[in-house]
Amino acid sequence: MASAPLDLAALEAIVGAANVLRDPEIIAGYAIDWTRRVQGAPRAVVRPGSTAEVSAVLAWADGHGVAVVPQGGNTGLVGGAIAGAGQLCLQLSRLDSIETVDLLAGQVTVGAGVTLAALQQAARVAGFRFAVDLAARGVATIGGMVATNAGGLHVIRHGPMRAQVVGVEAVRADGTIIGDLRGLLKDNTGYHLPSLLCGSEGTLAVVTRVRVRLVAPDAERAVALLAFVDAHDAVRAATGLRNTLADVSAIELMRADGIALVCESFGLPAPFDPPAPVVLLVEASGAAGVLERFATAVDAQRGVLDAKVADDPERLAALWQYRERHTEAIALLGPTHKLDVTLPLAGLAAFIDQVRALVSAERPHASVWLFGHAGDGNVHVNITGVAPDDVEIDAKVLGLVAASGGSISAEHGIGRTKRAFLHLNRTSGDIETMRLIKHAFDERGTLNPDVLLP
Ligand code: 2HG
Ligand code: ZN
Repeated sequence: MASAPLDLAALEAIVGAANVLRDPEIIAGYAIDWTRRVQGAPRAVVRPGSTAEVSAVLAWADGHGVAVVPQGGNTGLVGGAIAGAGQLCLQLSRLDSIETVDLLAGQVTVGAGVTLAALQQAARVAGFRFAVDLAARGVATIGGMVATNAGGLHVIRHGPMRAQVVGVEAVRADGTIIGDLRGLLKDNTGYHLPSLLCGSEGTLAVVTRVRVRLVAPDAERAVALLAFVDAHDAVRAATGLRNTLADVSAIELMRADGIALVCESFGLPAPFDPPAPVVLLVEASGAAGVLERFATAVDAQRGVLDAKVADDPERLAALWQYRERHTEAIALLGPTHKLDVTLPLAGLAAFIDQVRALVSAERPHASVWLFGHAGDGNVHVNITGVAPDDVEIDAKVLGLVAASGGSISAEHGIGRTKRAFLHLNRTSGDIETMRLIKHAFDERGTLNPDVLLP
């Protein structure tokens, strides 16, 4: 799309002068991806305060040939919310309303800019729980989580965002407002827009409000760190626990090097002495008696070398830190290649060995950090010590993933950093169909034109 000169006065008339940011120093904060691998150069950052303002901004941009990149918390890790040269960054954090929780339906409607933590808190106060959780909860926003179909820690129990969303309001590139927020669980009146918009990465429409289902809170919660000699034993125990214990709500995998890095970076005590090569963090939550049921199920697993268990909120949070602080600890090492992949569970342990061997053969000076959501086959391959633009190493790893029957994006999306690799997972027929859908929603290619589709 041609980059027309921007008449910022027109945008100021829509959102107010204070909500059109153009100072390069201020804009810089919105123009870099969390991984520091993707740097944009937006002409301006526009902060609409209502759906009507989003609609007016989009209609103006679409009519003037200006590309628009929606941005929420900017925690997506694939450069999907970074506006390029001449593009507008449409920052949605002002859409932060949380409506009264509908106690009858067990649902709530929130603005796209509401953070996950704020939604979780509103649900808690009303006696419910929001089923999706992830480490970036304080910053990640609900609109972005819909746009990327975020997964997180409890997918094995509750599914990703797509499974929580019961209604969406969104704005198409030409300004048309679509969707509904009635929250009807049964509604077969044609194409299901919430399903389509979940995971569309801001390419079809800008999500402005979302209605989500809430779940009942669990009476009890317990967490165990389980030590294993290798990933094969760990994955076997992970599936054993998932298949026998209905209370399982998270199964996370870590390796000794990642845990040591987290401990070193944040001054935490080592969880096991001597360190265990592979550690699972397993969370169980449910009706009274969780700890007893959990202990029985763990005892039945082979290969558990040692265990640390917690069931009080403080120690439970302390155990979660070993897993949740991986991203922060790795970021301290410099720009990181983030390859968020899923493998069929039967091939997960072998992949963990193979990908380490592959990276050390191809890039002997690089470090590879492996952690993730072992219960659903999702491993986060983080590579440090390679140039930010070294796409060849990404290609090798993602090639191995595809050859092993896996997905090159488990939960973060394709964004800018993986669009050249989409063909590894999708046929040309699939990609052509996606282009047709994109064209139907966004004829002129205004919305997030540099992500997802090659
Ligand atoms: C997580 O599971 C997030 O903590 C981030 O998906 C993963 O930093 C990463 O690669
Ligand atoms: Zn994750």
